[in-house]
Amino acid sequence: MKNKPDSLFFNRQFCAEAQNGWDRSGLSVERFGMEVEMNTKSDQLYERACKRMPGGVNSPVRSFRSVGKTPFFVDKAAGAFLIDVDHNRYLDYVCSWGPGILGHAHPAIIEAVRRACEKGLTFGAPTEKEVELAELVNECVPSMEMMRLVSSGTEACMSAIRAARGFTGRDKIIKFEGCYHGHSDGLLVKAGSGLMTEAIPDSAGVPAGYAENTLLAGYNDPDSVSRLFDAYRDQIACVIVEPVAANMGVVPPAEGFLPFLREITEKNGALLIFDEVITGFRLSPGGAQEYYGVRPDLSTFGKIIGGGMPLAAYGGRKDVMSRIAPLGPVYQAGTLSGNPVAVTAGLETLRQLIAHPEIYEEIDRRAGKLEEAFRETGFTVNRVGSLLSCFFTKEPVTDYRSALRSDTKAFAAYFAAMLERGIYVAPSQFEALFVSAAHTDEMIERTCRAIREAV
Ligand code: KE4
Repeated sequence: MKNKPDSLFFNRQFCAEAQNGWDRSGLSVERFGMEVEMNTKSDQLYERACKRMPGGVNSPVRSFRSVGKTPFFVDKAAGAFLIDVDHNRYLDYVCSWGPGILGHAHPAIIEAVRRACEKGLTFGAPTEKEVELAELVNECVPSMEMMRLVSSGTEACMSAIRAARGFTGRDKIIKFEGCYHGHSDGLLVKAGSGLMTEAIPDSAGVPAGYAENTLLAGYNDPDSVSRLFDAYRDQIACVIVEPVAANMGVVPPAEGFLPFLREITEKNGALLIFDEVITGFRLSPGGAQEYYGVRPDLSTFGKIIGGGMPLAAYGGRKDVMSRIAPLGPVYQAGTLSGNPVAVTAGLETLRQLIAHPEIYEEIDRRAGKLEEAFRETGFTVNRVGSLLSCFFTKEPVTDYRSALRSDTKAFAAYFAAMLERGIYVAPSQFEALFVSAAHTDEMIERTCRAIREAV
């Protein structure tokens, strides 16, 4: 886009420095024109971190264990780049696991958050911005008639399920193998993301009682869902699904799968919950439910809705959400729910996306170029919009079982080879690659070359 409004360009000076360093590196093993340094400061920090935090990290997928490396520690980020504490620059396709659709440290968001901080960090009382965000989410996602802002996707999914159980008076839920909805007890059953990465089929510490109420179906396997409804018809409160699975790697819904879920839940008095924590505002401002034209009863959002700050949301049908305290008997609360600084980051992010719809066409087109580069390697690629995954298998990947056929050792070698070229993709075969508005055509071209070399 010619003459894009300046606000879309990122922290120019930093990006220029990072870009320049990245360009100088070429695609040799050398890192950004500097002699390849041992990650000395990162290694020292990692050693200290491991003494105080499990695996030295605050979330398992960050540990790089599954790819046999130790993590770099980030110093700062802007646009499409991360810079670690040893001054290594990385072109970032993790985008903080999804929130970074505009790129890091977008000046308009940083400025809005700075101004919000000066007014106080938290009040534990309602603010105008929360009303504005709830109204804007409803404008983008009409099924979100009423909602609650919370602090993480886990909290959003856990609360949505409680709302469904409270509304239907039923206990059982259906989730899909390989889908991940956060780490609340009842959802850590054959979940994706870090559990697949670390090969933890079911988390320890979850009482059998919880798992009993979580029924497992196969993603893209309607018969497995029908069998569960035949067996537990009026005990099933809801079906929760990632409308595009992205925690076993990206697995799109098969033609008719989402409409089937809409129909079978309606027929059996169960609620349909779309977990749009990744797809929300990623595929379009209307999320996957707009993209596929299926209206769920409840939805959850996270990541982009918070613009990188701890903010998520759950909501949907007014008659369901009217059962939430203080209106009804389903309790859900949070000290920092709707935090004014986080809401500011989210509001500004959504406003940027709505003001610049061309972003979606651009990131989809650029992701398509990465898909082509992966496809030329002969391995399987799944892509929906700006979300994609390359699987180290030649077979189609349409569900949990076929995703598990991927060669995770080959993935680890690919991950290391990309990192050596200054390109940071998710350190797990079972995560997605995210393209942001900060990834330019030139960066995409260089990444395509790196993919061909690395794979
Ligand atoms: P959080 O509690 O991590 O904010 O959200 C949980 C969640 C819920 N639903 C979906 C579809 C999700 O993808 C997630 C979290 N995603 C993972 C990575 N795929 C977060 C990264 C991590 O666990 O560190």
